[in-house]
Amino acid sequence: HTPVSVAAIDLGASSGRVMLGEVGADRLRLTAAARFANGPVRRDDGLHWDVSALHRHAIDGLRSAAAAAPSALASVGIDSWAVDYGLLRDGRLLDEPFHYRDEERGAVGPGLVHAVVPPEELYARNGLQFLPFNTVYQLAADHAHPGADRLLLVPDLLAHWLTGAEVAERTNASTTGLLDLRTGAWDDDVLSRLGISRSLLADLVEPGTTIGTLLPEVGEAVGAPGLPVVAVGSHDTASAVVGVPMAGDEAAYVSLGTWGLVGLELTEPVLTEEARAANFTHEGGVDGTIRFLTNVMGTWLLSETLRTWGRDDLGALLAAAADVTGEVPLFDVQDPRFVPPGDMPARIAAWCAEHDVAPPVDAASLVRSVVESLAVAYADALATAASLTGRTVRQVHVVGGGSQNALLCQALADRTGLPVVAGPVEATALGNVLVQGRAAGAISGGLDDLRALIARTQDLRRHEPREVSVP
Ligand code: LFR
Repeated sequence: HTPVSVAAIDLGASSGRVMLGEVGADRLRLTAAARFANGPVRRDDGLHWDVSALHRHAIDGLRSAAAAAPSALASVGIDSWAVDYGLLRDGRLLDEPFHYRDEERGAVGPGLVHAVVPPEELYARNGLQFLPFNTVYQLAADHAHPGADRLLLVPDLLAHWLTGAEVAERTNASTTGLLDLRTGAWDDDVLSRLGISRSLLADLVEPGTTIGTLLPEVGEAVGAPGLPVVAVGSHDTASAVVGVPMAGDEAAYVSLGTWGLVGLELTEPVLTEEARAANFTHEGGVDGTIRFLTNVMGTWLLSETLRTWGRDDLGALLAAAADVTGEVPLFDVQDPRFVPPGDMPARIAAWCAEHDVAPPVDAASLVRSVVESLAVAYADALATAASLTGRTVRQVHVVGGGSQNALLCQALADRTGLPVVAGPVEATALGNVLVQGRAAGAISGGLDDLRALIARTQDLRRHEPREVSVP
């Protein structure tokens, strides 16, 4: 077990990074090789991602990581947000992928699919919560590209550009709606009923397997010829959950980035009508685990609010929000009006007006209102997860960028009455690095062992619930 250096390309919906990771039996260190912004790009035909820019940032970051590594990189792993994909023909991308927050596609796709496969049946087959942008719905809305012969989810598309290989990494494939939860294979029956050619989808690979090695020109460009690209939990949430330093089945997590992904890790599905009605999903995790969670609004509400205000001082706003003593409105963060990009303060004010609630009076109270409303939604989702599974939750882990929001973590502790362990901030990159480290033989064991290494090496902060009365 000699420590190794690996690179993690981690693309979030709001920001991306390339991390240099060092991993060994008692060693787990991350250094940022590159950080860059990401977000929706509006075009005439809707919201897109600028994947070409992400590709360039990934290459630049990889070059920096390779140069900074204390020993030659053992591998690189890629993860990103889920569901979105590029369509290719003869190995070439036809168009920049659509963004899952595109409203029009989201309004069209579900009806087309449900007319053929009813939602109850879909849930029984794929176990996914209903999100109008699940790949299966987006594909139905995609009449534009009849010429496509291959679909690659975003991390698989990056891996294709780096290696030439075309694969479908399993954890992310589980978010398409086209994977059969019962067999673990692409659902041929649903595919044929929806008129989707099976050959559009690539062969599934498991986290930990080698996808390929860098194409000669890429290897030369980054100064790491022949570098293996290893599949990790390529769905960012799969990697984030690897990075949750939890132990035992009384721990729950909130993976808090653009979204707040709230739930539990299971080994057996809970495919009940109650789970479907509560919109709890069964996404595929690393090592065959199940991410039983629901998508709740995340830091998107805050980042879009700051964007609207033309501000970038979240820290100062949160400090001011912490000092707010008066009542702030609690609004429904799950209202669909908050999904598309736009003026969140105006939408919150409109929600309050429609519900006869006094709106926030200033910036600080608006931010406090968002924080408290998010905490309420997470506390509710945690209670639902516990009741759907019959589990008792005694500790909540908050990981991801949002774990730095101490006001929110404390509000969650207060509203759940449970201790909240905040961190690591870079849980996703750590989960990515750990799966590579294990594949390289630098560490061994199951998820428990990987998580114990995180708990031993990373900064975590504990928020005890306070005896306060909350509305
Ligand atoms: C989080 C995430 C969620 C997924 C959403 C859309 O970044 O991957 O898990 O539901 O983005 O892809």
